[in-house]
Amino acid sequence: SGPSVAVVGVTGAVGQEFLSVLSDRDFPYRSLKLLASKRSAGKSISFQDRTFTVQELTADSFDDVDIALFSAGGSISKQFGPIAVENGAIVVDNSSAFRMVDGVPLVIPEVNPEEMDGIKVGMKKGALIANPNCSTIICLMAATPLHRLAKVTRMVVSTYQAASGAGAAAMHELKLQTREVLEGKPPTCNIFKQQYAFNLFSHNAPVLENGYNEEEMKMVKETRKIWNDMNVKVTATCIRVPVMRAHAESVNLQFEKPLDEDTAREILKNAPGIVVIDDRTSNHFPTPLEVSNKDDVAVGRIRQDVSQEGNQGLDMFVCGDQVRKGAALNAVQIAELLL
Ligand code: 11C
Repeated sequence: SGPSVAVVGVTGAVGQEFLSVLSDRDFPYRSLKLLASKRSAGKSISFQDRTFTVQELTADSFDDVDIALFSAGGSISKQFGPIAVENGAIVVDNSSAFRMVDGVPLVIPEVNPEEMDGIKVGMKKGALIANPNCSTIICLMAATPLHRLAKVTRMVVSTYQAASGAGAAAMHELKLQTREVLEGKPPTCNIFKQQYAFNLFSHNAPVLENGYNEEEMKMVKETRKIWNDMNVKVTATCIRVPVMRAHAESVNLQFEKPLDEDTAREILKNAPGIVVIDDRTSNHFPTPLEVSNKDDVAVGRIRQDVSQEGNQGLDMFVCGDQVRKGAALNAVQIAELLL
């Protein structure tokens, strides 16, 4: 029993994680279709004691699909997302293709589940729900509980983003380059066009006319949409660091109302999907390695911003698994809300 589920882009880093999360959470399904490009069609994937054959994604793939989890890049989503919806599927799309489209809910289940009200499996028509960008999800998981109490008026974010955000090939390249550099060989630069191991650089997304890159502007625009607040001021600097699969973010918040750090820490300790790691004595704070393969987003370095008057500013450091809460887990949580 349960819905019939399709995973689009199953051979990618997020596609593979969809399967792990579906299994870890015992997601109920009556059938499961694994879809990918022609190149991967025919491959066998073992999942939950069964062997599945990857099928080529075509316009006919969505007959009898209730929920389609998409993570195969924006152009595949643009091409096949609407076809899936026309066939009656509810698409949960991990790409940026539809996030800013009016009427498409952009959802973090712990933050704005109400955006999906009325969208349910069995409603006899298709729908599209967008999964936010990983950096936005991880940031807002930590910022929203505080925003609810003291209202964020301005947020300044600096990210330290992992290889996984650029896909399985980038993760492979980081390992390969690390080996090559240690062996004194020139590093292979296929994905990023510059040395990644033992280095860091501005995020690889295209730089726009205003000098921000697309990743940074996603944080600005998606935050406004998710918080339904067109006035919140957000600025971001996004950096790629040689870490495998979890993003870190330094987040500075300015509030409308005063909020002291002890209250903030208590709120975060009780917030769903958050773990507070904030031990000043032993200098133990969140790290990407500690949150890798974990569901919870970790928050620490919670402190009053000394540059702001009247307890109206806080700084914090946030880490979250990019592949999991930043992508697959968030999408599967959205799918759970559809049941
Ligand atoms: C990264 N967030 O870490 C990115 C890539 O809009 O889903 C994913 C881009 C997106 O590089």
